[in-house]
Amino acid sequence: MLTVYSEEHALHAGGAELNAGALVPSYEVPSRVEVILARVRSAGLGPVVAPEDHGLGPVERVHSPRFLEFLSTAWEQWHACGHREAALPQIWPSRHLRAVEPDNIVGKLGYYCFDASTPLVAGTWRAAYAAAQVALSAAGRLASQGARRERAAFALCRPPGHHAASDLYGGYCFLNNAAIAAQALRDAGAARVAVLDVDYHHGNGTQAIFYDRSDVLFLSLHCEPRTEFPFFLGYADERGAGEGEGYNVNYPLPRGSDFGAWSEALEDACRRIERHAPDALVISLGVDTYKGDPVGSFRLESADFATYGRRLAQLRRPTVFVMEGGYAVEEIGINAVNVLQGFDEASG
Ligand code: Q9C
Ligand code: ZN
Repeated sequence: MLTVYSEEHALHAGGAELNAGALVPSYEVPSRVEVILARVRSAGLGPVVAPEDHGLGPVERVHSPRFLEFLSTAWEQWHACGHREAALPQIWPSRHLRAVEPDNIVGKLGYYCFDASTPLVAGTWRAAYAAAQVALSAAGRLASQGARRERAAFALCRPPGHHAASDLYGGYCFLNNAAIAAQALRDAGAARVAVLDVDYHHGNGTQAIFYDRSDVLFLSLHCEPRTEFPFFLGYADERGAGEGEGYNVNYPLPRGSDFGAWSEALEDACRRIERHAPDALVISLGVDTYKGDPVGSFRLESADFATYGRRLAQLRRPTVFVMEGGYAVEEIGINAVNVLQGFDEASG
């Protein structure tokens, strides 16, 4: 399988997040993708290529102009106030307040960011932009004609994307790489696309982006939001709206779920995808479902990742894997690449 990778991800680093009342170093660190890249190479998964620059056009198909204007200038605004630490919000337009966009950068951070675990630093915009280009380039290889056309491709990107909505960031995510890839596939001629999110957390951003649409089916397997981040979206009764009714499918699973429960939900999701008959499939690939993950609670073993990779291949669709979460850094390479190797094996 082809891997697309950009070293610009490393520009997003050095931030802290609010955890149990204290600021702690970010879990979402540059070494995550370096470990995966090393495993891609040692396992002989396939070639590794740099992304092409598709510009902001395909990013603007998913994110609002004001949001992109904010993200690309937020560090300058923060820095101009004399701040040197990573930017984090500390107040939000919660119930009984007004969702206006203030002028002050502290107010703007609360307006555009939904949590206190997503530090924004000097290099964040460039890294997030590069991540979106990695996803677009991987998707482009599925859509392209002739010898460059791939059956599947791996977008090895960070920062991740699935918690980011059209004008909202958070959950370590700034631009929704998977949604940008899915929309690009639609724009390249795919009539129907499915996005399957296997990260431990609900893909609230992707759900919000496609909620009222029937052309992009969204399915997410994740820990029950009653008990887990992002808490305020990802329930089973969220089934899509208007045209999109029936095209949003959530599989909330109890804390501590093992591969037995998880793969039953996956089986149902695969059947639902088959009914949609998508021209392309986007997998939001988070491996924070691993038993040793410091952020998650699920119990998947490393071998389980290869097992479900094989199941995904049986869907027989052009597939782009977009890297999302996974914080057990030592095992993240084995777990992520196991999915891709399982997929390649069963693709025959
Ligand atoms: N401080 C992704 O997996 N809360 N994002 C962490 C520990 C934020 C996860 C709690 C979790 C975000 C892409
Ligand atoms: Zn996650």
